[in-house]
Amino acid sequence: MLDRPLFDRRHALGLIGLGGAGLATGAIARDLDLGFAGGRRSTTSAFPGKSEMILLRARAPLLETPIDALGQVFTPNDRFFVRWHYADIPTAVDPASFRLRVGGAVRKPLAIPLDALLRLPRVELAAVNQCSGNSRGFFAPAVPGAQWGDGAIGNALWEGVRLRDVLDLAGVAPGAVQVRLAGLDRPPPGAPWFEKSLDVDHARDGEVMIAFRMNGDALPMLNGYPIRLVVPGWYSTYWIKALDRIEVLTAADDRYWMAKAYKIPAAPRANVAPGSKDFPAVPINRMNPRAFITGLADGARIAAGSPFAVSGVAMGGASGVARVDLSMDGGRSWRAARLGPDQGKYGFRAWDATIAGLAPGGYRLWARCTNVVGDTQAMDTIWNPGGYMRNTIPSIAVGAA
Ligand SMILES: Nc1nc2c(c(=O)[nH]1)N[C@H]1C(S)=C(S)[C@@H](COP(=O)(O)O)O[C@H]1N2
Ligand SMILES: [Mo]
Repeated sequence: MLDRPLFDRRHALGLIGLGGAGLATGAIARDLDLGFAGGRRSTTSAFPGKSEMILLRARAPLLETPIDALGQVFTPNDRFFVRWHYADIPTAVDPASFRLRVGGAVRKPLAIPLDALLRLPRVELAAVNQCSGNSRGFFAPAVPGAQWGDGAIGNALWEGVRLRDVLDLAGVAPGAVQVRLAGLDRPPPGAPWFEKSLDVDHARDGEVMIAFRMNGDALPMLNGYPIRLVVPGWYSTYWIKALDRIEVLTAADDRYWMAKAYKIPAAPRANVAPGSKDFPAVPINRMNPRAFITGLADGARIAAGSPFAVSGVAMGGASGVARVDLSMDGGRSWRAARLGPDQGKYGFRAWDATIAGLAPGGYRLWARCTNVVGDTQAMDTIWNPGGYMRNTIPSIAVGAA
């Protein structure tokens, strides 16, 4: 049965106004400074299905989550960041006529209606969706691309069906190497479709999911209604939104978005000397660990001599969070923060700590995440020309008076 509340007219009509001019003129709620040169931004609530978001670009939309909205373990759908490459994005989808096509090297090409998709076994998983270029604005020297602060990230509880089960319905042919995925957004004339590919074994690992629900609701139009790919532990460039076609390939995908774009240096931490262009490169893949300080603002003033609370969220990347440690002496010494409940290795984990009262003065507080395989964060910054994979240990200034 088609799940009525999930695919109703409300969602399908939500974006009708998006093509018009004057999009960015909605109620501006705040002016924010993201903390890097050129990082002054305004927030907007003018986008369908979204409340206050930081506006980077109206068309194709780039909307960032304000850091103070990242403190909840599950990022609310109406605060979840938005990133599209091309301006021609789906503004309405008719759930009755929508089909997910599966073709290429398969026994039986399919065009699956949503109600048939929903009859497959359901799976549920918490996972962080993070843009490869999250925090790119902090790169020095600066690199081209969306100048995100730290908010091109969110965690959601995703519900859907396994990509494996969909592939098995069609029957992956012998000799298959990769699975290419694409959605309803269209490139301008002459530009390549936004398509990404996963190795067949990855696509069939039982974790990669076609999600139709996000935090218990239908996906917002801007986050890929009616269905999107979820690739747990991997950067969200692979998380194809408004997914409408899957093609099984017998050779590695050599089209633009796999062969040319989203490549990282094949060097530790994807780090090369600033300005480097010629280095061995590989497609971006698994995420690294990160902690975010969300419960105390940069530059916060606290009462001298009184204990104070600090909190945030952390992610392990491709494996779970093992620990979050705090330092107030530039990384010479660390003490463990308390961890909140473990809601799955790919999701956010809450952390918090109470810091003993400070003598009057200026301080800095660092927060570092280490994951269960021992990957951690470093104080020094990395650089690569794509502005990818930044996970420098974050810090905030704290003043005691
Ligand atoms: N169809 C489609 N899917 C897409 C993209 C896109 O441009 N088109 N961008 C990808 C990138 S680079 C990111 S960061 C995520 C953003 O997901 P979100 O907008 O739901 O936060 O979508 C991914 N999936
Ligand atoms: Mo991205």
